Amino acid sequence: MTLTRFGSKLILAAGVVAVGTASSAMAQSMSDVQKIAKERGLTTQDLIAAAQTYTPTGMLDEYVIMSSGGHSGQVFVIGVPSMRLLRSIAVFTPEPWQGYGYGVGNEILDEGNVMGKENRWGDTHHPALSETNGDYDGEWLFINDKSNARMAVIDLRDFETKQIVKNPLFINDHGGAFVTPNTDYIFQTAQYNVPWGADYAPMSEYKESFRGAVTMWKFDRKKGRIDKSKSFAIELPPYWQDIADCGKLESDGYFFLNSINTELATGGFGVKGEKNPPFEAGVSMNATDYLHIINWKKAEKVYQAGDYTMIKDFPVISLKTAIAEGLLHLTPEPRSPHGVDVTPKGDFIVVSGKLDPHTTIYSFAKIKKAIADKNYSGRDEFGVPVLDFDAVMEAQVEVGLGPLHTQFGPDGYAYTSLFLDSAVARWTLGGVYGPLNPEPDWTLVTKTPVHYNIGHLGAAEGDTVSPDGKYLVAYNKWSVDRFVGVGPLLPQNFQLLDISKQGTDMPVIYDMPLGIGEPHYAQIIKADKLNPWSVYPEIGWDPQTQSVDPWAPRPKMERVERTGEHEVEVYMTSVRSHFTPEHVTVKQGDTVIWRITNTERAVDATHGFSIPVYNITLSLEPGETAKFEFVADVAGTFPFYCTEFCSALHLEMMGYLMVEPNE
Ligand code: CUK
Ligand code: CUA
Repeated sequence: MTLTRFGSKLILAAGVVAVGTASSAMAQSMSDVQKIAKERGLTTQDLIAAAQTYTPTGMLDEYVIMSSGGHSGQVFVIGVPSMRLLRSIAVFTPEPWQGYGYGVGNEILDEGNVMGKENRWGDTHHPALSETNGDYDGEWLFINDKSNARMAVIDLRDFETKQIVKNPLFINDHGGAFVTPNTDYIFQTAQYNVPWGADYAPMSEYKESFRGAVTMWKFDRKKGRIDKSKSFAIELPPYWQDIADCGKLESDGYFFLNSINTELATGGFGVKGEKNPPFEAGVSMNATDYLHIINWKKAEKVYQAGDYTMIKDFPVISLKTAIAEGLLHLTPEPRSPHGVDVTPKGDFIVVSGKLDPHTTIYSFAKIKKAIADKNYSGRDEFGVPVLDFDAVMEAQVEVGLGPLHTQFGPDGYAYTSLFLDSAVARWTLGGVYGPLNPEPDWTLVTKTPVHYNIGHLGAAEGDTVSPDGKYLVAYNKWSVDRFVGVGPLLPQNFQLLDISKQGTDMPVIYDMPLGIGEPHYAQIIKADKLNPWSVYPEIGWDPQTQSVDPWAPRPKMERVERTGEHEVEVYMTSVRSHFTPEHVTVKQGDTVIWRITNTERAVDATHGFSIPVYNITLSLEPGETAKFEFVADVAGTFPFYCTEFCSALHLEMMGYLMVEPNE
C-alpha cells in the first residue's frame, strides 16, 4: 500500500483519537498510527474497521442487540458497533448479581415449574421485541425456552423478567417467540412432539397419539403480562414444526411456520433389533416438507366463537376444525427446511432448506389466490390441503450451501446465513423493492466468509417493516482459532459486518467472543427506541408490580417486629453506607419476613444484600424494595453485608443476623 492512500483513509481514526485524549492530541500524528499498525501487523482495512467500531469512553452505541443466551437461559444485551456486552438479563436461570432466584424472583421462576418439578435453566432461542405497526417499539421483550416449552416476558423499563408461562400442551418448542405486528399475540410452536401434556404413549402409537400445535399467547400490554385466559392453541399434524414468522402489512393476519419430519420418523436406531433409520436420516427422507400457512385472525374468531376443545385445561382448536374452517394450509418446501422469513412489506416469504443450496421465495399474493381457488396438489395424510407448489412459488435463488435464516435491508437486499459455506449471502429481492430493483430480479450479489458455521444472522431492525441496514451480525456457532485458547469449550463468535455500502463490499469489521452459552437468534434495535429508567420512579418501588409497595420500609420506620410466636418481620432501609437496623435478632425456628428498601435517588447507587447460610443475595437498585422470607432454622451469628462496592465505606455497610438457639 502507498503511504498517501494509507494516510488519507485514516483521517477518521485520527479524529477519534483526538476526541479521546484532547490534551495530547497535538503531539500525535498519522505517523504514530502507522507505527502502531506496523508493530501490530494491521492492514489499512483493519484500521478502517477499528475506526468504524472503536467507541471511546462516553460515546454511546447506536444499536442494541437483544440476544438469546442459549442454554445459559438468559438474554444478553450488546451494543453495536462497539460489540460490548452491556448486561445479561436473568430469565429462566437464577442469577446472583441480579439477585434473581436468591430471595426474590422465586415466584417468577416457580411459574416455570414443569409437571411439578423445579426447572432452573432454559434453552433460549428466539427473542422477540414488541412491535407497533410491525416496527420495534422498545417496550417489551419475549423469549422462548426450547427445552421445556416456556415463554418469558421482560419489561424493557427495567430490563427484568416479569413472567414465565409454561405451555400446558407440549414440552418442547422452537417456533417462538414471534409477535403479531401489534403484539396482540406471541406465537409458540411445538417441535419435538409428544402426546398432549407430555403424557406417556409408546412410540409405536406416534401417528395416533403424538401432536403438533401452535399456541397463541395473548399479551395484555396494560398489565404487561401474558393473559392465559385469552390464549389458545391450534392443533397441527405431528410433524416437527420449526422456525416461524408472522405476516405483516400485505400478509398481516397470517403466520408461517415450517416443519421437518413430515416422514413421522420415530428413530430408535441403536436399540438391538430396531430397524428404523436414525433420526437424522429418518427425518430427511422426503424431498420436501411443509410450509404451514395459518390464518391467525380467522383462528382468533373461531376461538372467540367457542369452537374449541379443552385439553389439559387449555382451549385447543382441533385439526379437524382448523381444516374445516380453512385456517391451515400447507405447501411443499425444499429439503430439511429451517428458516422462514417474511419480507418487510409482507409480500414474500423466504424459506431455506438446509440441504438445498437455494432459498425459495413464496409470493403471498399467489398463496392467497391459491387458497381462494382451492388450487391444491393434494392433501397430506391428516387431510390438510396442500397448495400447489408451482402456483405459490415466486423464485428460487442459489445462495450457497446450508442456507438457514434470512434478514432484510432497507434497499431491497436480503441476507441469508449459510451454515455449511460459513458465509453471509447478499441477494436482491425481486419486484419493486427499492432503487436497486426496478425490475423483478432475484440475484445473488456477493458472499462474505465468516468464522465459522453461522447460525442466525441479524441486520439492524432487519425483520421489521422498515429495516435500517448499516450493520449485520453473524451469530457464529464455532470460533475454532479466532481467540486465545480457554480449554476445549470455546466461546461463540459474533461477527459484525458493515452492510452500509451496496454491491460486493460487505466486510467483517469486528469479532466478539461470547463465552456464556450458545445464542441463537438476536434482534438489533435502534438504541434511541429504548427508554429504560435510570432509577426506579419512586422510593419503595416493587419491580414485580411496577408500582409503589405500601409495605415498603421507609426512613424512620425501620424496625424488627415480632408478629407471632414464631414470626418476625424486618423493615430495613439501605443507603450509603448503612443498613438500618444493623442488628436483627430472631429465635431459631422463626419465620423471618424481611423487607428492604434502597432509598437512594442517585443513578447507579445500587446496594447488594446478602446473608450467608440462608442463600440470600439481592440487588437493590435505587428506589427498589424487596421482600424475602426464610425459616431461621440454623442458629448462629451471621454477618449480612452489601455486596456492591457502593461507597468508600462500603465495607462498613453490614450488620448481624443473630439467631438465638432453642434451649
Ligand atoms: S435455530 Cu439456532 S441457528 Cu433455534 Cu433459530 Cu436456526
Ligand atoms: Cu452498599 Cu456496598
